[in-house]
Amino acid sequence: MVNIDAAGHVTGRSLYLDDLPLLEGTLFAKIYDSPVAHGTVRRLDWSAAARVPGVVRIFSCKDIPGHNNIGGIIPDEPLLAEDTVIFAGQPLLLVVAENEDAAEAALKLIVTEIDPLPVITNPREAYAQGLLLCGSRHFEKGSVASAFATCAHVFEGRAETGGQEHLYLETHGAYAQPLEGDRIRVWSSTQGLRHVQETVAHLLGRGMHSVEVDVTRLGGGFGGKEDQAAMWAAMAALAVYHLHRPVKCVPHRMEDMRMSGKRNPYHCDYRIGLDADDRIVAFEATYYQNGGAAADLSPAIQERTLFHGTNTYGIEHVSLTTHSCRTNLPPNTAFRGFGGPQGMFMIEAAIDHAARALGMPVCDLQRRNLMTDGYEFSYGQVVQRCRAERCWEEAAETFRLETTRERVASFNEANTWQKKGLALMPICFGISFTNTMMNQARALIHIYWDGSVSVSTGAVEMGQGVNTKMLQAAAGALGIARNRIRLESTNTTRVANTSPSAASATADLNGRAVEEACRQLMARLRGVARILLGEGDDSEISIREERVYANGIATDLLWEALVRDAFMKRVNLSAKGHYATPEIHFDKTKEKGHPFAYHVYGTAITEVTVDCLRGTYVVDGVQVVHDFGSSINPLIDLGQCEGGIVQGIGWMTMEEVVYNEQGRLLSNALSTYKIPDIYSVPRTLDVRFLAPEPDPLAIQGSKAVGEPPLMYGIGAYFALRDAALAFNPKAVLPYSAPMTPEKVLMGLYQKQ
Ligand code: LUZ
Ligand code: MOS
Repeated sequence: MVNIDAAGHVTGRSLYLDDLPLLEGTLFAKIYDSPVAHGTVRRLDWSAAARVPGVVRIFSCKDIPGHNNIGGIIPDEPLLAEDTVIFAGQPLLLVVAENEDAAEAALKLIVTEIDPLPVITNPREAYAQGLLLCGSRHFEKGSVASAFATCAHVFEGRAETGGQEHLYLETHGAYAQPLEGDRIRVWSSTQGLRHVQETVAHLLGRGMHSVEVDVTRLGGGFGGKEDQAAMWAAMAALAVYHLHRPVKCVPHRMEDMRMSGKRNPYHCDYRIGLDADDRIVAFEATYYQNGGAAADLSPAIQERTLFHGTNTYGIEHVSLTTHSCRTNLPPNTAFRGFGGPQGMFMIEAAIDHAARALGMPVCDLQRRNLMTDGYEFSYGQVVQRCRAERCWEEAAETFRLETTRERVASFNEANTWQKKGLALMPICFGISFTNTMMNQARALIHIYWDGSVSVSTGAVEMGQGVNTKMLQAAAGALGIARNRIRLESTNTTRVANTSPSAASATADLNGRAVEEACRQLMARLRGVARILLGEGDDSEISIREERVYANGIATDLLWEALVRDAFMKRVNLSAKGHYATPEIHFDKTKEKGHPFAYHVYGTAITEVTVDCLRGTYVVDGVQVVHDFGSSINPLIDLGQCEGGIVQGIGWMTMEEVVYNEQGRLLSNALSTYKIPDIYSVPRTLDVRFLAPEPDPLAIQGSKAVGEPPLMYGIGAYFALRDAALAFNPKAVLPYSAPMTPEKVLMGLYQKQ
């Protein structure tokens, strides 16, 4: 089935927040943010700014009637700074004007004097000073201390990954409207309606029932709008509270990049131990997460780093520790993979290190250590229906890995200034929010008495095609044509207490809630059909293709007539479905449990060519066997997979978030921050579906697909390293991502 948004997107008719027609009297809000990363605010003078024609009012933290906080997990982040600023880009004032030009002119006239305090941007330095955002976490299995003592080989080192700018095509934004009484409606570009609703309500000192949040769709989120959308909504709502007029708060790209957090950079110390048969016996890692200046989602992100610290490998002795470090950067946040990719990069670095030190092909060491059914993760979950070896073997066979290895070797023998590199990247990603409570969803379905159907869920459409999947789920469960069904906007008055659309789990959770609502409706409609047909048993009555079947035989009763008769008989044609993932649990006091409904597997083979004079490179190809389960929509899932791979390659190769020592973002625009474009995507991208094996806890057996493919991009880093070492085996290439052309070039020619 084609994505239901496809026609709207290509004709420009799809509505985003900024396309909403302006309400009469709308005002525009602009944020004045801190120019320095850490300091005490001595003077903040907006008297000249307030006199700019068109400026209506300028708000400071003193104008907040309720709780000055936008933090989710920990309430540690003010909406508007009070006497200290903790990162450059932190909001200090909100300027509200009749138009954007007036607001922007006013920003330039605001005067601040801030006494500087020491700025920390490096997580190791923060850790050394005891600056943590929350408690550290520790996962342990077996006994690494005694295991290392028996290992034939032990290697230790350091690795680090950089940040990543979300660069959703649509920036953040919110548009708030005063309603009757003390109610406010907010249109928000958010993945997480509940957090927006709660933040706005508590900021204004009201209950959540005073705030309605509505989301039509997003132009991308990637995690950046999971929690951080609340800030923009709270700004708009604060102005509405005081001015009783509609207020729109949408940043320009550079403001968005400067004020919002990104993927958490990580530093890591690792130790890996092997026995004489090249089995990884022990793995130990300490992760220093760069959390930025406030907790945001970092406490949950560090948890997922631990869950994925051993990637797809079966290791008996494991000890993993995370520290969430407080630095003076904008609070870092969720980004596709949510700490998982960072953890997976670290163990891949350790394996690369060990294999090269032992003079063996890296992929042989990886293959030798893939986990199998019955393996117990460090967090206690036992692996079931493992597809790690199958994906690897199928990739090796389908794409003729041996031939590729030989071809790459002979290319490298024949060429001096160009070298090829090859890397395999197996993945294993846990599906479910790691916070068990969040694994629930609801859906509201109305059958109108003309037979048309309206579906509301907690799912946010952000380009990932979730609405198409919801429609497929409803059409399948009701047995009616898809064009009878309409997906509504996501709205807190129809579906309450939503978990964010995140963790790759949105279709699983909301789809199951849709199915549950449909089940209730079908039971009622079958009861009506039984009476109309005079048949014995409800359960023998079904609807397929809009026709009612009794005992498998088509009757002349059609959907529309059945619905109308049901209504005449005063049967309830609306239903609310609720779903909570069964079987999952996790005990944080023991750091053990069964947190994931299932895991997603796959293997990627990445080939690159490096120009060893210039340091430039191309990704020749990425070939993947991916475990989609039994895909409900192969076109959408393939798109997710391809997009994820390219985004992962960007993170690992060219995307470099740079702050200077004063904590100012230097990569603050598209001229200084490069993401993959059409010229830098892999020349070939070949994704094959592992033979369908439905998973019982996935929506119709179709496995979650949003995040896992991003981690194939890690293969590009190691392939580039492989190529560079083929040119100069002594090249100095620390395990430090991204592998930019600069780093390749400097590494190739550095003297040991
Ligand atoms: N968000 C979240 C996530 O709040 N919890 C998670 O476990 C998660 N995992 C992936 C992406 N976003
Ligand atoms: Mo996410 S990183 O699934 O918002």
